Parts: sequence; structure tokens; C-alpha cells
Amino acid sequence: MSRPDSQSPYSGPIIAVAVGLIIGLALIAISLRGQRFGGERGAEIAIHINGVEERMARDVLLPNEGWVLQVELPPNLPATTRTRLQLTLRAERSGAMIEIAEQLVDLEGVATLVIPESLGLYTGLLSIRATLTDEEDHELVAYRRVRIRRWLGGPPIGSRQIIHFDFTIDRDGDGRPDFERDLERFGLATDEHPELAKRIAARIADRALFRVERAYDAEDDPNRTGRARDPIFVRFLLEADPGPFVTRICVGGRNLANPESVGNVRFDLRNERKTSQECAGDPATGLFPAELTIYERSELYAEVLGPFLPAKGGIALGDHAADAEALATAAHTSAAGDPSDRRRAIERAIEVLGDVLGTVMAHESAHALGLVPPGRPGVGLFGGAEEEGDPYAHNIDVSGETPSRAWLMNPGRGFSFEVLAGRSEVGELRFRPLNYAYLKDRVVLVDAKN
Ligand SMILES: [Ca+2]
Ligand SMILES: [Ca+2]
Ligand SMILES: [Zn+2]
Repeated sequence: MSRPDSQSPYSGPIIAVAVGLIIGLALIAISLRGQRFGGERGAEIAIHINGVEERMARDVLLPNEGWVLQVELPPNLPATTRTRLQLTLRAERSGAMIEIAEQLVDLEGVATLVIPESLGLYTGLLSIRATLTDEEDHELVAYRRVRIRRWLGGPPIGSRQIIHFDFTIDRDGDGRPDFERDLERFGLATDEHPELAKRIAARIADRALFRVERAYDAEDDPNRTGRARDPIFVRFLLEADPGPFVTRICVGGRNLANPESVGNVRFDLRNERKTSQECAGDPATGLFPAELTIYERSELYAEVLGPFLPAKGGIALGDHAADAEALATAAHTSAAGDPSDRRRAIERAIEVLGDVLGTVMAHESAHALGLVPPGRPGVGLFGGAEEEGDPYAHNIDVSGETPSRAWLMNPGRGFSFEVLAGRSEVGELRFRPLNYAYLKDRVVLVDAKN
């Protein structure tokens, strides 16, 4: 393209001067902001709440105990400077000040405090001030204000909530758990060998439960308390429990009204119903593993289940001579040296199907516990609204879109079989930090009417 004749001969130099000016101003701004601290320029302290990124955490309401305060210090500071961190909490209403020093725990370079009840925080605004002083008495300061609120009707989760995944549901009344019949669709059971169906069903259920527990009580807790176990937890069981707060979620059977849906557990805002049944027939609620056949075109599905699907040249579990023995003992307890190909295929099917099902169980049980409340904090936790369809009760980001990162509570329809199995590049699906904070009673939600 030729140069337009009308262009001013001065435009080049003018732009150069302007760019120079902008760079100069930017440099001045940086040097004003980042006076040398600990020998470095631009050093900053960052105050985080519950491991949630700043834009999402801005308006959250916090309980008077149990939430996590994290102070991230500049990297590469001498240890002596790091130990001089001062943390002050100031109640805006009363002016009461609390100095914190001893209770801070260092977690991978982040000074962390799980707010104890003994701190006696009151409802209202709380100012957090973090101060560091270096060898030359330069001060580095960071502030943050948070809102402390009370839960009306108690915290949503607590320590007594139980989720019972009932794999014995017999919706069709044939005297056998529907889940065992569901496995026939994957070639993992036959009508002639109900005893093998029972055994593999139990193995898959165990594997799935283990996956659920991993999702709720992860070692890499994004809220980073450093505790071996959080006092707030949900128990997940495969057997019925006589406790008062049991939510029963049935696993198995057909979802005739919505045959493409693997899970249909009702969203329960703020977990108001701690005792409920997700087993009804019309409309069907619960989990429907048989519908996982919607993923049959997935590569992983074909690879893992192909050996059992007669339509794919496989042999259904029970029809192969080695199956009874393979299922009689777990692979690792086998006395025979190398497991046979068949045994390996069975173990792999249990692992992959168990992980997929466990991922769906973790997602669906979180709906019963109140994730993801629609709206922004402190009414919601960036969940989609009811009229939005798929995003309803699922994660959206601050701009109202489905998050670009794959999180466990994103709309379920978007996940592939590989992602549900935890065998894609995104790894095992996890609760995002804000979801996790809710599941650990570290954020307060208020009624929109209040
Ligand atoms: Ca049945
Ligand atoms: Ca509930
Ligand atoms: Zn969902």
C-alpha cells in the first residue's frame, strides 16, 4: 500500500515525543510507588482472603471466625525482614485494635491466619493493616477492608452434614439395584452374572466415593489453612446413616424425562435443607450413570470400555473365562505375578468410570449443599441466574461469562468424558477457591431481601 500524500511530515516526530513522555511519566510513577524496600524496587504486600482472587473477593461477607487471611510478602526478602511483619485488625465501629503476630503461620512464603473465635471479631467493617520494616527502616504498608457478618440460622455446612450416595436404589422394582443393571450398557455386567455385577458395582462406587472426598478435602486446599483437617467438613457415605442431617442422593436408574442428563440434584440455596432425598421419580432426581453413554464417541470411552462392548468386538464382563477370578481379588492382592491383559482392562474400567462418576457426584452433591448461589457476593457467589439456563447455579466469572478455566462447578454440559475422568490437560476438576470457601463456612451469604 502506498503512503497517503496527505500525511503530515510532522506526525512521526510528534508520536515519538508523545511516546517518550508517556514512558517518562510511567517511570516516575513506578519510582514514586516503589521506593526501595529491602533493596528492591516496586515491592508490595498483598492481602488475600480465603485464597480468592481480589476481584472475586471484593464484596464477600466474612463470618467472625474460620476464614483465612493471607499476607503475601515481596519475594527475596531477608528472613529478618520477614519476621518483622506486623498485622493489625481494627474494628471500624468501636475502634478496637487487635495486633497479630504469634498466630501467623508461614505457608510457602505466605503468612497465614485462620481467624479463631478467640479473636472476638464483631459484625461490621474491619480494617486490616500489614506493615513491614526493612533494615534501613523503610516501611511497606498494605490495607484492606472486609465486612464481618453473622449467619442467620447458622452456617450452611457445619460438621454434621452427611451425604449418602445410595447405589441400592431399585426404581424399576426388579429386586436388584438399578446401578448393577446400568453397568450392562458399558459391557461391565451381564444378566447371567449378577454376582459379578454386584462386585464390580461395589468397586466402582468405592472408587467414585474416593474421588468425591478428594474434591472436598484436597491436600492443596486453595484456601491454604495449613490444618491437617478443616473442622468444617461433609461426610460422604455409601451406607445409610441414622444421623439427623443426611441428604440421600440415589445413584442408578433411568432418567426418562431428561435422558441426556447424568445428574439432576436440586440446587439448595444456603443448604437450607440439611435432610433431603434426591431419589424421586417424577421428575427424576438423583444420578443416572447409564446416561454416560452420551460420551460413547469419546476416545477414552472407546479405549476403556471397548474391551467389554460386544458391538466393538469386546467381551462383556462375565462372558470372559478370566473375569470371575479377576474380580474375586483386587489387582494388588493378586498372588500371580503380572496381571493379565483382561485384569488390567477391568481395573482400568473401574478407575476411569469410577473417577468420571465421582466427579459427577462431587458436582451434584455440591448443588444439594448450595453451590453456586446466583448473584454477586454477599447474596451469591457469582453463580448464574435461573433465567440464564445452563449457567444457573453454576460458576460464572465477574463479567458474567463461564470461566475460561475448567472448574468443577462450571456448567456440567461443557465437560468431555476425558475432563470428567481427570485425564485431560486440565487435570482433575476442582472447586474454585470461592466455592471451596463456601463449603468450609468461610463466607457468609445474606438474603437478598435483607
Ligand atoms: Ca432395579
Ligand atoms: Ca441441602
Ligand atoms: Zn450442575
